[in-house]
Amino acid sequence: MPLNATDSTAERALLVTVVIGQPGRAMSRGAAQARDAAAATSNLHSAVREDDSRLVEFRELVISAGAGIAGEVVQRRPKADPATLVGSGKVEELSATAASAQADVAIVDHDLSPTQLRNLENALPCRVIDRTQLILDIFARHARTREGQLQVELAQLEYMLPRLTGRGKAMSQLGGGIGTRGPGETQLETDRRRIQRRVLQLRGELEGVRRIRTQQRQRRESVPVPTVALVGYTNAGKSTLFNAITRAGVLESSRMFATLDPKLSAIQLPSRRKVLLSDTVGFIRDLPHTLVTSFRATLEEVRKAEVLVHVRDASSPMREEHKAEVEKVLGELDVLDKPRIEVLNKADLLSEKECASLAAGRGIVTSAREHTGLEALMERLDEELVQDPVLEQRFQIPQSEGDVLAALEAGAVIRDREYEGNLVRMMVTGPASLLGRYRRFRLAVR
Ligand SMILES: Nc1nc2c(ncn2[C@@H]2O[C@H](COP(=O)(O)OP(=O)(O)OP(=O)(O)O)[C@@H](O)[C@H]2O)c(=O)[nH]1
Ligand SMILES: [Mg+2]
Repeated sequence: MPLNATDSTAERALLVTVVIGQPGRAMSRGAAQARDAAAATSNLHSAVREDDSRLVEFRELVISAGAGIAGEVVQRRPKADPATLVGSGKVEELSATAASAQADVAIVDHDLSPTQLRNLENALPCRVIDRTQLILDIFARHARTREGQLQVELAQLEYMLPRLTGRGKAMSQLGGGIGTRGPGETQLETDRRRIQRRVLQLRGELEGVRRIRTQQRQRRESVPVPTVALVGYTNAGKSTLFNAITRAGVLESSRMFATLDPKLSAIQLPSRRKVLLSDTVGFIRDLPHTLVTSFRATLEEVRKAEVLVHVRDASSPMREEHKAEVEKVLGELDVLDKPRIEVLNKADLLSEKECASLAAGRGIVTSAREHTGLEALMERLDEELVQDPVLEQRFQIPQSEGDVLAALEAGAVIRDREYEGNLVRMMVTGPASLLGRYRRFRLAVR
C-alpha cells in the first residue's frame, strides 16, 4: 500500500480512541452544565455519550483524510502511559487487532510524544499516526492557495523535526561505540539539515505571500468597508451560510476543514450599507499547536473584522463543547471584545419545540440549507455595525443631479419622495459616509 493513499486506493485505518481521566472528568464547563441540566442521566451515561460524539468526530476526520475504517478500539485510562500512551498490555492487543483487520495505518485520536510514536510503530504491524498528523493531512489535502499550501507544509515539517531527532538519538545510543555509527544516523543528519533548509525557505516564501496579502488588505481598507467574519467549529455550516447570503459558490462539504483559505464577498445589508463577509477556516478541539500559529495569518481576517458571526451547529450533541472550543481560539486571537452574533444553524434538523426554545435567546436561529433566518441575521448585523452608522436625513436634490439621485438610490433607503418643480425632496436612510458625501443637498429637519 502506498504511503500516501489517494482516494481511489483508500488506506485501511484502525481507529484508536484513548480517553484519559475519570469518566466525565475531561469535560468543559459548558458540557458539564449541560450534563447537570440533564440530571436524570448518570455521570457514566453522559460520559459514554460524550465518547460517542468524540468517536463520531474522529471517524469524520479519518474519512475527511480519505481513509477507510478497518476497525475501532476504544480505551479508557486514568493516566497516559509515558512509553506507549495505551500501556504495554493494550499495545499487544492493538497489534493483534491491526493484523487481523489488515490495517495499513493505526490512527490514535490523541497526541503522541516522539517516544510514544516510536514505540507504537515498533510494536504494530502498520504505520502509526496521531491526531496532529491526521489533521495536518486533511489540511494538506484541502489547501488550495499558495499561502495555504506553504503553511501546511511548514507545519508538517515542524511537526516532523523533533520526531526525527528522537529517532536519531535512539540510534546513537544504540550504537555508541567505534564503528557502530551507521549510515542511518548520517542519513538522519542529512535529512534534518535538508528539512531545516526547507523550513527556512518556506518561511521566506510565506513572508512574501503575506506581504502581498497585507498590501491587498491595505488597498481594500483605504475604501472603508467594514468586514464581518463567519467563525465557528468545523462543519458548523459557515460556507453554506456564506453561500446562502452571497450566492458566491464557496465549497460546502460534509468533509471537515473544507475551507482553509478565507473567502471574501461584498453584501448589502437592509440599510443598504455594504459590508465584506468573510468565510474562514473552521476550528476544532485540540487544534495542533503548529497549525494555530501557521493559520494565525489567515485568521487575520477575524482580527480585522468589525463584527464576528459565530456559526454553531445547533443540532450537534457536542455543541456546548464546540462553543467553548471556539471561544478559546477567539480568546487566543484576542478578539473576544468584538461584537459577536451567535447563529444557531441547522435548525431544520431540530424539532419545533427545540427551535422555539432556541429562538427565545439572543442567538439567531437559521437553516443555511433551507435559507431560513437570513433576514433576521442581516438585520442584526445592521444593529451591531457601529462603524459608519446608519443615519436618517432629509434631502432636497435638483432632478438634474441624476448621479446623486442614483448614488443615493443604490446605497440608501429612500421614502416620502415629493416633487416640487425640478426638485426632489425625500427622507434618506443610509450609511453616514454616503450621506456625508452629499451633505450639500441636506435639508434642515422641519
Ligand atoms: N441540515 C443542515 N445541514 C447543513 C446546514 N448548513 C450546513 N449544512 C451541512 O453541513 C456540512 C458542513 O457545511 P459547511 O458549510 O461546509 O461547513 P463549514 O462550517 O464551512 O465547515 P469547514 O469549512 O470545514 O470549517 C455540509 O454537509 C452542509 O451541507 C443546515 O442549515 N442544515
Ligand atoms: Mg467551510
